[in-house]
Order: sequence, then structure tokens, then C-alpha cells
Amino acid sequence: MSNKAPVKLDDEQLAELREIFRSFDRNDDGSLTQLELGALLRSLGLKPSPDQLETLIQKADKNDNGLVEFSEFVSLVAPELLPAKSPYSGGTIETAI
Ligand SMILES: [Ca+2]
Ligand SMILES: [Ca+2]
Repeated sequence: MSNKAPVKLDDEQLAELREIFRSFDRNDDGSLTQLELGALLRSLGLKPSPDQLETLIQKADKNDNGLVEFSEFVSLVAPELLPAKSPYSGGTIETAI
């Protein structure tokens, strides 16, 4: 494992993730099953096979209950989201529009 510090998302990204998480948490129990997570990932344009899904869940499932809670979901997808947003973008003002 080469994890140094936990990945940090800003409030906006967290709010976005929470919304996504909620909309795919069909039974509203605060956690995603393999089916729910699969639907979510497909909506993000990913096409995980059942095997990959299972591996993902095992990787994300820190408390080993077979479900992916929101915090587990965040640490799962955060590394995917961060490269899209440069941490050094502060100071650049968007005036192009
Ligand atoms: Ca659920
Ligand atoms: Ca869990």
C-alpha cells in the first residue's frame, strides 16, 4: 500500500457524491449493495463486470459488512475524482465566458 494521506475532496464534490449516493441507495438505508453500486458506477460511465464489482466492494468495505457506506464510497471514488481537479487551480479566475 502506498497510501500516504487520506484523499480530501472539497465540500462541493462531497455534496455531489452524497447526492449520487442517495439517488442510487434505492432502499434508503445509507449503504449500497453490489447491485446499487453497480448501477451507480454505470451511471458514471464505468462498466464493471460482476467480478470487478465484487473486488471493488471488498476493497471499499472497510468494516466488512458486505455493503458500501457513504464514507466507504467516498474513499473509493475520491482518487478517481481528484485528478480531474487540480489542487493548484486557486488564483486562476475564470473570465473566459
Ligand atoms: Ca441501500
Ligand atoms: Ca461497509
